Amino acid sequence: MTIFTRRNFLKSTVASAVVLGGIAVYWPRSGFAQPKDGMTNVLKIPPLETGRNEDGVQVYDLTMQNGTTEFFKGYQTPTSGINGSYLGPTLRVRNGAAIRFNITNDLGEPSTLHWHGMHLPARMDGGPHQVVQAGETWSPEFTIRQKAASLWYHPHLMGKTSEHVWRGMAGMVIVEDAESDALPLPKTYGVDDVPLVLQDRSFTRDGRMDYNLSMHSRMVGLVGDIPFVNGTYAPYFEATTTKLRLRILNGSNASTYNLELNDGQTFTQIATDGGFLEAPVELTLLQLAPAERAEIIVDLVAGKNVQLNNIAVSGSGGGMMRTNNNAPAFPFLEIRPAATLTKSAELPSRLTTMEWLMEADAVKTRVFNFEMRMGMGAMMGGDNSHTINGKAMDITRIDEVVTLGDTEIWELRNSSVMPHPFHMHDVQFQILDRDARPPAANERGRKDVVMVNPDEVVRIIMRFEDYADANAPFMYHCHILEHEDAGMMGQFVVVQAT
Ligand SMILES: [Cu+2]
Repeated sequence: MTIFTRRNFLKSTVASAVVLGGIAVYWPRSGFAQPKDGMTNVLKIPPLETGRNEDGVQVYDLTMQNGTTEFFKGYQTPTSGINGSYLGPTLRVRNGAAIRFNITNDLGEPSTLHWHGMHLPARMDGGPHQVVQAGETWSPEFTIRQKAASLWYHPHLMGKTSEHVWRGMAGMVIVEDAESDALPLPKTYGVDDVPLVLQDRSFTRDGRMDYNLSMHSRMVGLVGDIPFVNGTYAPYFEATTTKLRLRILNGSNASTYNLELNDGQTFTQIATDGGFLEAPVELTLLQLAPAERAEIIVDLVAGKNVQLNNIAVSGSGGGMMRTNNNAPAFPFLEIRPAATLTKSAELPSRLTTMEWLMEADAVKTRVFNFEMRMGMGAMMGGDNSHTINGKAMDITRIDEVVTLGDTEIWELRNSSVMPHPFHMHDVQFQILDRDARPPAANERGRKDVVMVNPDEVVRIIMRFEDYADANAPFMYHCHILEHEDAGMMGQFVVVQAT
């Protein structure tokens, strides 16, 4: 393909050498492509799926399937999606509702669908233990028990999560409740309340998705050179209101995005992973690690285009690992407000009330140390080179046993040279501190992913409620999917108090 202009942004000689080794077969994944002709494609909006009521249960039919997607004119790229060829519908659910997902696997190979950020019984979680075999249908059923939030879903098969997500399987979940109903926020889906699944992918010369786990990508994660929003390349969105609510998901395999609006324009974050912040937070820069979400409000002026960009920042991590966290600047989305706009309601000054967990209530502190083996053997093999507390993931081993009802502190320590976005299933946690400093204002909320930078100690606090099952574990892991697949994952069970 010749529709992109490319530049090599690599600074590190070590990284260059590794990437150059791959050029013979694959394009270098060394920098993001800049759209040559500007933002020319209408932003795709994933269909909204609200389910159907069957005897009081809200039922959603989801089919994992293969297909082709025309990302670039004239190129049919083989992809996978849910109820479509790439990505899946946005599922809208309500707190308190009994729901059932009928998940049919038409992929021709096993996979899973995991409900990221959802509080649910472990057997319904869609993790590595809930494999849906080719041709089969799996129907998890549970009651939504959490506040309004933007969650998501994606495959979570042992050793295959990276590949299945890369091919396109992911979608958003919007949880609504009485609180979100009552807030005067933009809430017309696809009009002033818009999901943005941010991803990057790379392609071979004939337009196929390039899933090539080089030594480099096994170590630092798989980073593409083409940015996408909702599977749209170089997209624009035509806005019709003075306020636009964007539900942003970093759906990449391994890239951290640093988002800003052009001209340093401010925007307002109203929600983090697990729902509303107590009060809106004004920002000019938003960092989103893989799997993190943020809801932001952008103020628009009639006829004045606004661009959502990823910018290069000097983050932590050094040497060859910097490439992962410091992608060069590129535009994700152009917002084009109409000549006349419908006036949106003013933002409320208060959004929700947090129930803050108290350090004094924690009955236990567990320490998790993230490590990467840098030896040549680890780079060649990849497997088991990424560990937590010196152990690579073993699906037959339970690493931690937690008692139902307990409040705990998990101390996350990063002894490696690159950042790891930590994610745990079952609960929404709160960040106590980073290196003994309080978290930023936009991290003071319900979280299920937290970035842990090299040499940093992040303490999080959580309470384990509602669901105990000694025989069904939940996962905790790094959400750089290549790290997860290479062993940076563990299992915990929640048991009844004796
Ligand atoms: Cu990691």
